[in-house]
Amino acid sequence: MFNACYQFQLNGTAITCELYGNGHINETYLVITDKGTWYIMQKINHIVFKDVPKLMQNITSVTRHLGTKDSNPRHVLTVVPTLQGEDFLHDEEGYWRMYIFVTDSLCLERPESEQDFRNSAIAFGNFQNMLSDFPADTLNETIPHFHDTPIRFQALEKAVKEDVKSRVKYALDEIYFAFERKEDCFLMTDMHKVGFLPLRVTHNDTKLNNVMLDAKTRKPLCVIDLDTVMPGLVGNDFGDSIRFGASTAAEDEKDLSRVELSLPLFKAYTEGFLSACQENLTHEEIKTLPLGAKLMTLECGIRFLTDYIQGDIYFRTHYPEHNLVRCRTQFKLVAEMEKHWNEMNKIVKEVSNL
Ligand code: ADP
Ligand code: GN1
Ligand code: MG
Repeated sequence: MFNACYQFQLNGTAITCELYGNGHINETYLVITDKGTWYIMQKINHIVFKDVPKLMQNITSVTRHLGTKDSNPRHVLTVVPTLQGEDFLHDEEGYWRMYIFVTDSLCLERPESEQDFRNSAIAFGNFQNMLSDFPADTLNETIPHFHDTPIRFQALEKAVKEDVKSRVKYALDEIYFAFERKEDCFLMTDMHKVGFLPLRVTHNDTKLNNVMLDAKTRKPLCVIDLDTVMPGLVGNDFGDSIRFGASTAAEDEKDLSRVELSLPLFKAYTEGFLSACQENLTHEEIKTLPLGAKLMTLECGIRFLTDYIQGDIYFRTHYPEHNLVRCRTQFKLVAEMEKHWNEMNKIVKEVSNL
């Protein structure tokens, strides 16, 4: 991959290029040059993102739009061009892109305090606001039906029926858990279909580790991982953050007794998010935020389960049951949300003053 580094317009010559970060999709490298400048280089997952030129077109147009509102490269992800002036490189190994490294920043796998999580919510809420005047119809759909929960459910049904890796027998409880909630999968998409929930330009992958905080002040700096910026429902962005960051344990914790929904973290995120973007949201969108949290968690569990049954073809895994373990934490969280349903709704009602 060193060869790829040399094809970009860097400040100096790359002297290190090492695997970096915890993303499940792309291969990420930290590149440092002899002049001490840091970059992030990524080998784009071409199986997941089938049309790389269109994907990069989205990223450059979104970052250009964000750049007109805030030109600080620590606040907006900045693409580094190739020597030929292109946004990405295509060589015999695959597709590569380079970003300026967001310096003096933190990227957290877990919030270390309620304030960290509130700050990440402000980052995603502001992101939502800054893209509210972006022409949504110019965006390419980088992964069709990405958060179409009924379609994700159908994919699970198909995987179970085909059982290509004979793994269904190891996941019966999880399959049962998902099948019992089939009707839930339709709730948000149906509300959208009847015009109750609008489409907006959303991030669609709002994990805590997709936002950078300032290392000193811990204030929000920059939203990253823009591969899935597409039209979507705001409840999904809120929900995906809750599923990942308001859990008391990691996404792949094996001891389920450690996986709970933290209501203080849920409240902190709600406060941060609504303080940044409530004025642009409809009452219905705000009221359905808890549902967004439950459905994004259910959907993510369904996706991990489907991938486990199909033999781990989508998410990067580190051992054979990794996706099943991830699915279990998600379903435990869904059960937690069902248990705390009234409290979650009360928090959203109180914070939003509706
Ligand atoms: P994936 O799609 O695989 O999740 P990401 O774009 O989220 O890939 O990158 C993986 C990790 O690399 C992030 O979680 C973060 O730690 C780090 N990273 C990505 N872009 C930057 C950047 N511009 N500056 C600093 N760190 C970054
Ligand atoms: C993937 O790329 P990353 O690691 O930020 C996935 C998300 C899942 C998440 C689960 C493009 O996110 O949809 O919610 O893993 N991204 C894609 O951790 O599928
Ligand atoms: Mg990521």
